[in-house]
Amino acid sequence: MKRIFHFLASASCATALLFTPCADAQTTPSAAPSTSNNTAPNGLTQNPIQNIYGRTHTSLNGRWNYIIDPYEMGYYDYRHKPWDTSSSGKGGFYDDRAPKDKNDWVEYNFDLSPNMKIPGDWNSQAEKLQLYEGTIWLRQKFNAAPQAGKHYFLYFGAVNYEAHVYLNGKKLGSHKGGFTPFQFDVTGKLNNGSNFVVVKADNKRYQDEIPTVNTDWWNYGGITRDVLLAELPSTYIADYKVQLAKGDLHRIEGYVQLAGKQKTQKVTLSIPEAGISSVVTTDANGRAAFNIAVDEMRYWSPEDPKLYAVNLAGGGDQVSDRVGFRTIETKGQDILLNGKSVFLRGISLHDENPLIMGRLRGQGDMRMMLQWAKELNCNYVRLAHYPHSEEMVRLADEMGLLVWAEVPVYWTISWTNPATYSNASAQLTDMMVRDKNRASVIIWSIGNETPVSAPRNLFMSKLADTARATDDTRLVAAALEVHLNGNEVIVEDPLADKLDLASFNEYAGWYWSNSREMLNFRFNIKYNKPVVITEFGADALGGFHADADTRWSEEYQELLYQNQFKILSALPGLRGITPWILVDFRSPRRQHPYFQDFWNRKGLISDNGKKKKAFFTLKSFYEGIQKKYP
Ligand code: GCB
Repeated sequence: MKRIFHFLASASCATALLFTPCADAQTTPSAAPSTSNNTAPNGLTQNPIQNIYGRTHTSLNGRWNYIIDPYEMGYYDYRHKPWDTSSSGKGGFYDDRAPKDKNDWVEYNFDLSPNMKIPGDWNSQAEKLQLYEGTIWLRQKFNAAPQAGKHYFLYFGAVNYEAHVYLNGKKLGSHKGGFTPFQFDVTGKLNNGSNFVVVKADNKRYQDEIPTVNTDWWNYGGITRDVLLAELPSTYIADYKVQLAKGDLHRIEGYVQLAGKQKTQKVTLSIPEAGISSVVTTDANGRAAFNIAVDEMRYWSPEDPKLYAVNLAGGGDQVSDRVGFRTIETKGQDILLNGKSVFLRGISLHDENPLIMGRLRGQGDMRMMLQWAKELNCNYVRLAHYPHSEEMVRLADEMGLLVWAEVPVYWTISWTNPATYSNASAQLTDMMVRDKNRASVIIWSIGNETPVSAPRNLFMSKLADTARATDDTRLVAAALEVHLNGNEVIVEDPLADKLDLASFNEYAGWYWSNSREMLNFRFNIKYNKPVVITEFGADALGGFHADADTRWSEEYQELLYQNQFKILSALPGLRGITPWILVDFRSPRRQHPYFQDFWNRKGLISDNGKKKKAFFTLKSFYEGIQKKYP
């Protein structure tokens, strides 16, 4: 079954539904960071457009035909040379050939192949793909009516892990990294009428990649987020940042970046509800900075997640966004949100639906997860261990949940490989570029449980410097490891000097000690920084009841949480926790046939959506905290 998409440049969707992809088109503003959208060697434009959902776009989501290609015969010839580097550039599956006549030799056929829903991981869409790691080709057909003078971008919200993209049989380029958006400039490359796009998606794991071979989550492959064709005017707003200046409740700082034909233009930034209207003139590179004094505003907070309509207009383009304004800083061991000390009542979560296998599918799934966090009485979520979707972060803005955002620099990365570093750094900055206007995001995390060594320290320090140089208005952190010395739990890591938080994972009572003896442990934290515990937890099979000494029982998990709170009460600098984890999640590492069966059972909610006992332990702990930090 195939579906044809029509490019309806005149139709528009309500701008208020900024993160609901419209069936057809939507009009709004502009895009990307420091420079214009030049094309890089891999064919990508430098930065994806800021606020893609706020632009005129056509969705290419829907059912895509696919071919499973474990030997990659659609990519390599029999001498293992890529077809797309041959002199004609032809020969691969991206040609989407049909036999010309009965005599013609063609060994594939998209039209006769099955289809799957895009966006959507492939593992959850066919039984034989559940554990598949390799290449799959996906094809979509669509109609377009490109207009002279306009810019067109083919935008992918995320493809896991490596994508090669072809439009009408010609290669556009490639991208690595499974959780960040990328786009190709297809101006002048679209047919008036029918077009086809072919994506080679490959989720094989390699030691030198980010993440590396070893993780504790399901390696969902494919086009997991939206595919959109954006239409922009000849001069367009490529990027913008509109946020309060670091630690200043009375100044909005930011910039606008134009791209396209006439880069020097007047651009108006208006926030009508705050009585703000400011005009700047962009320089020859299309850039202008904002620095606007503001009176009292309704500052964004979990209790009052106020979002203002922010409009930018100039050079024939315009874009609207919904932006919250808040400051975030640390002072000694305090975390200050809008100048006031907060405790981060958090929970960790993966981008996965426990009820129906697969990554979260749209706003309904995302609301389910964040609503569970709200029920726990959370004001904060750790979106582990990789960038979650833009919709998720926008929803956190709307629902009033602070966010720890992270890149998959996880465990044992190839610390000395410069290409690995560039990849990690690109994933970090791509996430920051995408989410820099989201008030909910207060922490950029550069990684999780990376073991101390000289090459690792260098790699991670550089990442921390990059994060800080890219955005000085948020905190920079990492989930560090602890070390045990007798009953002492020591937090000491050379990387900590570069970070704003003393943040670490500790598995007292599970990976070391047990749910009772854990009470003998004491923390020795070497830093005068806010202490944020990024993980603790225990596996419990939902519905399995026993005494509190029996591993895998709900009672064991419950006691571990109770005792955890006892140990934590001796930590004066404690300013936040994100226990591991909101719901059970799938992981190929989890082998126990009865208790696990490919599930990590540390969820407070089981795979059938039922709350375990520890859910209520954490909820009531948070009720107490809320009284201390109203
Ligand atoms: C960790 C990891 C997390 C795992 C968890 C566990 O330390 O950061 O990704 O899933 O422990 O359950 O072991």
